[in-house]
Amino acid sequence: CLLMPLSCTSPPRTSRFFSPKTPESFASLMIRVRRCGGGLHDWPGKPGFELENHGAADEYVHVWTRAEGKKRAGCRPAEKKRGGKGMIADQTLRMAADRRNLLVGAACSPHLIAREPEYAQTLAREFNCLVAENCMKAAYVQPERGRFDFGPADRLVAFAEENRMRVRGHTLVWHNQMPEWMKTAGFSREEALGVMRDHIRGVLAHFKGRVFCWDVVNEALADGGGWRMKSPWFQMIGPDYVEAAFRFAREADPDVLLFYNDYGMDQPGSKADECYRMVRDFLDRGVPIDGVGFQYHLGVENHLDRSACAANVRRFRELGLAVHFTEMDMGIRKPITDELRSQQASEYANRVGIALDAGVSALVFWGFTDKYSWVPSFTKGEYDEPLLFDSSYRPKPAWKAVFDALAS
Ligand code: 9MR
Repeated sequence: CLLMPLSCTSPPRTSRFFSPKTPESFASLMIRVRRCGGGLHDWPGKPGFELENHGAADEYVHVWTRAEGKKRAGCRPAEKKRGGKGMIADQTLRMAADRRNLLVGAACSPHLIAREPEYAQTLAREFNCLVAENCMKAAYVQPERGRFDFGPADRLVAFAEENRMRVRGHTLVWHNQMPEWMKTAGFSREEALGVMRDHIRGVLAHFKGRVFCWDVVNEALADGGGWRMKSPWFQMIGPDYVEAAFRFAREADPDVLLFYNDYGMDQPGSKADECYRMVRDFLDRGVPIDGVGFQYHLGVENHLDRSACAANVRRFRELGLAVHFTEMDMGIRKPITDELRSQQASEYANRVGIALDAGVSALVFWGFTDKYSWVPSFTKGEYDEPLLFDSSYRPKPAWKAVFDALAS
């Protein structure tokens, strides 16, 4: 069931499991099967063990128990090695994150999920969380005033549910990707507040219970400090549009987690300080907010000081807020060499280290395959290869580094 759209009614079959390289170093083998229809079943076995009469769409978790008693993920089903479907690899980011009770996610597109099986399979296999790269933004979900279109976003949420992935909502109030009508109608402050409230209500009501958190406001702070005054929301309403959005969101859904999300606060500095002051003020005044998203769009040349960055993030946690890393990618400046790819890998590991040190609960990448990323076009071809899988969906050194950092 993990890799949709496999049928749950596929005929029973038998799988043979591979031995680890040194089977004698393991005392026993456990094969855990999560049945397509629900329920976990454990079978003790030994290398070469055959599991009979399982459904093709069941999911396998194999646990080798070391002689000294330490558990390790181990073998993989024979079908996997032959490229068969319905199985998950035993070593995925998702499994490493699950073991730590962390979310590991990726931004994605429902069109690509429908069009490219390898895209969908990699996403479901490696991540336990997803976020819409674009299709939940205002321009797409309310293209005309009062007419909501949730088609693509619904398909994305259905995919997440079929694959037991959590969904981060992105984003309700942002200066970009607003429909034309929302920013050009010359609304008064009161009208604009009404437009914002209706948008938030419409979207939150639709996704209630299916999206666990929302980036309520995205990128309201300017790079040089203060508010981003060119935002149509700022111009129509004034600086209190940010807190108004959080209040409307809480009214619309008392249960969903509400996040402020921004870039440029990944390292200590004036923008991070500004955000800290803003959210502390919100908490002091009872403006509802549950978390802060740090985007982490940075090039490979930005070496981050692990302890300084962790301290920067930790102070938000100490306010009682959740923190997610929401949009991680790491473009490499061309010409790209293997040395730069391994530098990218160690910088990714460093970011995971920051997250773990600071108590971050979700690590979300802004895409997962270099085949699809906003980075090359945004940087006019200067940067490329920002993600964990190459454009043929092969895991890169960066994937290995993130996996090892999560698994360590
Ligand atoms: O990746 C998104 C890209 O496809 C869109 O064209 C772009 C429009 O501005 O938005 C990109 O996603 C942004 C995200 O929503 C907010 N933080 C910055 C991301 C990269 O620009």
